[in-house]
Amino acid sequence: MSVLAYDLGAGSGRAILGHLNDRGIETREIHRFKNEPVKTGDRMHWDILRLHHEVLQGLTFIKQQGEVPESMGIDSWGVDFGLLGSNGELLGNPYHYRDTQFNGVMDTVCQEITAKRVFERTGIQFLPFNTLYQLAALKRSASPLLREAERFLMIPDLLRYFLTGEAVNEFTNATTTQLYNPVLGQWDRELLAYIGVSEQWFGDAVLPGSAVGQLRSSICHDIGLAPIPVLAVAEHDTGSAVAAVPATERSFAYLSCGTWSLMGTELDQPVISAESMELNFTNEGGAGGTYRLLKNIMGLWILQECMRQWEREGQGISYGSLLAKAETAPAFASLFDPDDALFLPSGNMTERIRQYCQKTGQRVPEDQGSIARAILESLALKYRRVLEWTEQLSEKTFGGLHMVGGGIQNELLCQWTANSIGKPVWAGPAEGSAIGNMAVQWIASGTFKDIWEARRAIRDSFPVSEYEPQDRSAWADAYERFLRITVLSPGTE
Ligand code: LRH
Repeated sequence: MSVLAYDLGAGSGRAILGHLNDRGIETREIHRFKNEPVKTGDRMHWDILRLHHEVLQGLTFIKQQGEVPESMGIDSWGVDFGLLGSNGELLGNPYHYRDTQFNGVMDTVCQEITAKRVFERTGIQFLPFNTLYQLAALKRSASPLLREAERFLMIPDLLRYFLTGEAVNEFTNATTTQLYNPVLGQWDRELLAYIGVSEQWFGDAVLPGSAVGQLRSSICHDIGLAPIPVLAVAEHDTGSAVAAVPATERSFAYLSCGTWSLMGTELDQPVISAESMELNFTNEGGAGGTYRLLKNIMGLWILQECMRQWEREGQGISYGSLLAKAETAPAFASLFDPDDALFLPSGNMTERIRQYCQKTGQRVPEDQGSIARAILESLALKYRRVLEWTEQLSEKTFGGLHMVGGGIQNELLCQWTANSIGKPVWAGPAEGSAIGNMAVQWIASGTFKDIWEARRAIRDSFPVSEYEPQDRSAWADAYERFLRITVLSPGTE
């Protein structure tokens, strides 16, 4: 039986059809599209109507190809949202989580109600763009949006609403807001009251796999499709990606590698402790009653921003050529903490990397290869640090690291990650989020018994590349230097 998965990342989206037969899972890309944020004045928005249009385009291609999926689901990046007014229409264009209007609000909120209280109630890591701080910022600036709002929907909830007319909040994405209390299993009233938004805006969060409507008749009519049931999947893309990790062992470490790098392990319960708060780990809700104890790492965003900058400056370079240059650039010449707040907003990344290296008394990388090398080595070194913390917090030792997501196409990064952590890396599948999205649909239909049966099928259907650690002593020396340098740098952890 086939199912349709839409997976929207911060840079691009795709519609992928999954088919399950005797040979296992087969996937076919139906549509791929850009997701380009739009700046108006000082504000940064998602082009949500364009995204809805692309979702409809995907359905048109489904029709043209004569496919009849039995269900469909949408996942996307977390934390961002839209608000509906009294007439059920979207108020304004959703903001992008990197919009600078949210700067500084986290610190104020955490002083006022204390970080401890926020963490105890949600178990979610402190990231300045969490929905909690976005809403608090809008409240503080007396945004007219909040005066008119009657309903709150996360991005996949909203796109699903456009398709079905049903406004429903989904659990995994709800947990990314830092407004959802996993212990009580509901939106946190105290936090909502503190930021001054009505609890009426929020519906009970439904679990991945729930049926939440079907394509509106007007859409079916326009495209010429029979109604397709729309399911809530693990609508947070990281939740879908981790559902697709082809692990055989119950306790495993993963790295979902894309614009962001999300590293951690899967547990049955959130770990809400002084130590997890101290290390700023998160406990995001996942598929099948799981929680992800993980940490955000800035990820390939830094490299992507450099590439966009070079493109603007007329020095565009292909990914392949850049990685070839990185490979031959001097090793470990310029190391930095990718999670320094400096690298969060969009803008002149190459300059910021140079600034960081200057401040920490290192070689300042000038050419494209040296900059790319600095980024990839620094990421690989940060992965080691976060993996060690994951082991410490979960009181487990991992035999290797599963990497999923588009970032695994960067073989240099996979190899350097193995070198840095001193353990094997198992890379695959690249379309982790879309495949995890499908897996939840197949669990909902009873095709798979549970997430473990789905993982077994994923493991048997998609290639996994293994990277063995190399150059151990050079990487161990670099790690010692990395730790010294990142302690020196301002604004880290
Ligand atoms: C990755 C991701 C991550 C969030 C960020 C906003 O795509 O969903 O889990 O922290 O985007």
